[in-house]
Amino acid sequence: MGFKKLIKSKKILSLLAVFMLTGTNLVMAQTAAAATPAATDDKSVMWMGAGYYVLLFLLLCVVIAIVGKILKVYDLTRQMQGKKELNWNNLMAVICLVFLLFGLYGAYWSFTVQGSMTLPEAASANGVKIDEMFTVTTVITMFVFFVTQILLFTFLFRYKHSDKRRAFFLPHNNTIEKIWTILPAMVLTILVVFGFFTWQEITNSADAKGDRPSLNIEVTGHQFAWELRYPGKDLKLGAVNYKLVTGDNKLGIDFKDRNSFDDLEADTMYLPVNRSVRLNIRAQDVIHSCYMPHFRVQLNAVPGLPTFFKFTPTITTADMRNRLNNPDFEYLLYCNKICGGIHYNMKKVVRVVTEAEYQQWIAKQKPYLTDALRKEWNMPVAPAAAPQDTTTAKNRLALNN
Ligand SMILES: [Cu+2]
Repeated sequence: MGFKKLIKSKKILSLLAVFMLTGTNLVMAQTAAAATPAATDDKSVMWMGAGYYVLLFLLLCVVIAIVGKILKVYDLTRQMQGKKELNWNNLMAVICLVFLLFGLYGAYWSFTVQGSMTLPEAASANGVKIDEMFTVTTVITMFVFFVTQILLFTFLFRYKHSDKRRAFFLPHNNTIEKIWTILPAMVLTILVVFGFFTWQEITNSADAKGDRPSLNIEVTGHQFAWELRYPGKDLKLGAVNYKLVTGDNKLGIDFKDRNSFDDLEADTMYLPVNRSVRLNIRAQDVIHSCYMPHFRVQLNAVPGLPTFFKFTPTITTADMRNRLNNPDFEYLLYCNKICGGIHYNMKKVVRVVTEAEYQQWIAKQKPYLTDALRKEWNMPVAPAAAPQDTTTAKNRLALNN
């Protein structure tokens, strides 16, 4: 009777396995077929891919369950024949060891495969520091990870249950408690203090002075673009008030503030190399995120909450092109917050140049204060209002022609 039942259950299980295998084959075939016209329907390929892995996982669970059941049946038949029953403790101990080996290989695999997807070389002074912190943190946590995992699973294997010995009873040990509390606390304190000083440098409000003063740039995010504003020769950006936004005054610049008279707008972000830059970040509608991966700069752009990030670019675009052997390389400013349907469009080219190239470029930029704005603000259209910047006045005349 029992044997017949066994055959019956085996039949059902093998039928199930065949069904699952055919299912996966079908999905695989469909994935391959769908992959060829990839350009037409990317989403269906993506979901087919995800569905395939979910199915593969379920199949793995079923296979493990089947192997477990077969072992159980094998154990029962041995018992019925009066033989020694299976040692489940030994089996579990071996499985733990196998799991450890697979896990360690998985960790190694993700380091070699995903490790190559890390950020490219840091092109700013603060970026080098952030990378150092990242490396130190990774080395410490990986050391702890490997030591604890190896100890955990080898202990499970080495000290599996045995009828021949009794377990050692260890209810409490103050020395061990002290070690595993104080040691991590010390390591974490060192990491946090490291991070605190680096962050303080980035958000330090005192600007560099002297012959190379800090450069103030304003970047404003809106759905779906970044707007750039550079100061004129006074190196000061004029005040902003969102209530002043109009068709001509899209950033809402307050022209009661004289500092705004010589402000410039730009399409590309030019940065002079080795000069401290203070990036003033604003948003006009939803939360965006100002992200420049090469400079390790990332800060949210929040409406009503101006923030800033300070950094010093250290490698010019030309240098980076040489290093990467890629003549088309550009630094980029992205939006790193999914802020709406055309979020992917929020990208701006950033060019790091020498001080001389920067001065040449800035002299050619358009003033923000156009004649239309002068009319709006009842200001004289003649450039008399901004006598400190003759270059922009010349450009304005050239533009009017
Ligand atoms: Cu955005």
